[in-house]
Amino acid sequence: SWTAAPTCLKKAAQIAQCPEKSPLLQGVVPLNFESSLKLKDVENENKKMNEGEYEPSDCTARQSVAILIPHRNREKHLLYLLHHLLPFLQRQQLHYAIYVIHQAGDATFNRAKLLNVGYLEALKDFTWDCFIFHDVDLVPENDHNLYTCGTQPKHMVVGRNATGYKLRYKGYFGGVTALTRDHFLTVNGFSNNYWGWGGEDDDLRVRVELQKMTIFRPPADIARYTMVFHKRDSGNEINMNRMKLLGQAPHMWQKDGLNSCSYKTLSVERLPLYVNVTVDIVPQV
Ligand code: UD2
Ligand code: MN
Repeated sequence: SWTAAPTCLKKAAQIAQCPEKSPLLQGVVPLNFESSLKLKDVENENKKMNEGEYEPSDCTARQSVAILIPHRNREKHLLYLLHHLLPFLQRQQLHYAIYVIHQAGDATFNRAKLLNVGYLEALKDFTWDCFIFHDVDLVPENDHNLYTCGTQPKHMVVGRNATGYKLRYKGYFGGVTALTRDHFLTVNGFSNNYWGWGGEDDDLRVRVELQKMTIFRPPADIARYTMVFHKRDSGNEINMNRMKLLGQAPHMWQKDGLNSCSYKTLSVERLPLYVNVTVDIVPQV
């Protein structure tokens, strides 16, 4: 009937696509890191999020983006990131969801495998167009750094505070990257074999280059991040095997990656601001 709920009419009318450039962008927004910040505060700031997901109410987003955050024992960093990133993504008028992939147990940390799990688990919820692989401690400074995917894999952290906002080295592909669902599938995801700190980001670069894709970087004055200060975590010691693994990447990528990622999901909690996937990733022998 014509007295149907307005939402119904809105759906039927197929609300227009969001503009190519969001009118809500503000450029550089000052960051703050208040040690008193609580999850409840961030929830109250983001009432329009539901079970970790958001979409603009007045236009149809151009991309649907899953943000994947590997995590263990960095609760405060996660709060700081959510506090800044959620309004940032809303200003970009994106349809997005936040997935925190939490490594259970105290075995050596494996960032790359957690991100593979995030990709596989997120696709059970929705056919996301774009995946952002995001360190928990990196906060974007400028909302013109768009959390969307392009025709080539994108490296979003050209510079950060601790390194004078300069690219750490040529080919550096760490911190925050954006790949389409197809890009990531084409490279068979990350290697699952990097336990501890380092190398997994270079391995992904090798995979991307082997597929004749090229890495895109936004302008250096925009792709800037603040990394919350931290020491190396216990349980994430430097991986002494990383150079050897990297050398093997051209032979290994087809059999080590998304297609060989075995894990045990312990829980999936749909919290207001993020989906918390707790997973056991240690291979069972
Ligand atoms: C660099 C890269 C990072 C990764 C890493 C080597 C930048 C900005 N980042 O980060 O992408 O390639 O080197 O592996 O260059 N984590 C936890 N709990 C832990 C350990 C790690 O949650 O106990 C997660 C967390 O999301 C963290 C990320 O793993 O941001 C990378 O670890 P890191 O921050 O200790 O390493 P970092 O800063 O050298
Ligand atoms: Mn870090």
